[in-house]
Amino acid sequence: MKISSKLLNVIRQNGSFLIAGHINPEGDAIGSILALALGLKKIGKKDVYLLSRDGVPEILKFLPSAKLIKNSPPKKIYDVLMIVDCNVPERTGFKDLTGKNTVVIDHHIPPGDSDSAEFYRSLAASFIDPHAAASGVLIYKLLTALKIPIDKNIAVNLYTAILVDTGGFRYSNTSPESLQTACHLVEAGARPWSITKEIFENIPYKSMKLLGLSLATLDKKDGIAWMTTTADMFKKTGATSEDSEDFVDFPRKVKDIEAAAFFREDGDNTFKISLRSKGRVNVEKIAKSFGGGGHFAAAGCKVKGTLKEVQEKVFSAVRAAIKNAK
Ligand SMILES: [Mn+2]
Repeated sequence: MKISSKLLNVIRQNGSFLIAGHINPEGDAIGSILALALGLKKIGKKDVYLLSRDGVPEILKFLPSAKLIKNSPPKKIYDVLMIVDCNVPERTGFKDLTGKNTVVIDHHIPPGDSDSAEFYRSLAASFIDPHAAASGVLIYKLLTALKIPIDKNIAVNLYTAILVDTGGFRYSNTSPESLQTACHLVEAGARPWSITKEIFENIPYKSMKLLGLSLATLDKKDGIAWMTTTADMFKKTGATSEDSEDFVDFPRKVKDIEAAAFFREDGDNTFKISLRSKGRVNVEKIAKSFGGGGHFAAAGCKVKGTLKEVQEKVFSAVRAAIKNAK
């Protein structure tokens, strides 16, 4: 997908930039906003403010210039507000965030409701490509279009962004484009094993203990495999919800299933549910029916009730989806 000259001009013609990622950020959000900021600084844009409401997760603190990221919005109005790896101001955690010009750079499908239609009309420019594996791919294209040289620090941030969103170059979004971009980033100085160690071989001990307790709940029925982490398990291990971030990957690895679910007790009779598809079932639709969202193969939602009630609701929705996929 081509970058509009509008977007390039908005960047070239302005001096100050507020760059915001989304709440509960992962490698793509953090790596993309950092790479964008480092790139803009290279072409003389000194006034760049990086915003992530939930800061930088522990595991991403190795990223070059991660310390630049702030978790509260600036006082002044910036020339350009850049919303990255999400597509509405609400997702940044600050719904009143503004700039003299607003730009969206994202790889999620934009919402179709009327409220966001107005927001989209107000945009100075956008670069939205739902086919891109990661926002990191889009930032790479943008920096290249602006003729900004990709140095090692930018490369490490962007490689991490793509590595995380493709699950280590394994998910179905691992395309020629994402691999080619990664190739350029390795040439520019990103070292795959050193980044892989930080991202995938760096599990805190308490998180591994939490995984042990949670894995004991693994179960399988009707083409669904699932696993649960209770509030009690968090208490026993001293781990937090951040430690269970990718637990859904474990039921997903089970042979002969169509979908995987991970139930995380959030207290107050509420469960956070992560859903994964093995390729045929659209879990985004299921998550949406519970007020959540995501992608075809990875989605999430929150459901109130006891564990048993919540699981029954979710399983019957997944069973129906499996049946319809046949
Ligand atoms: Mn992303």
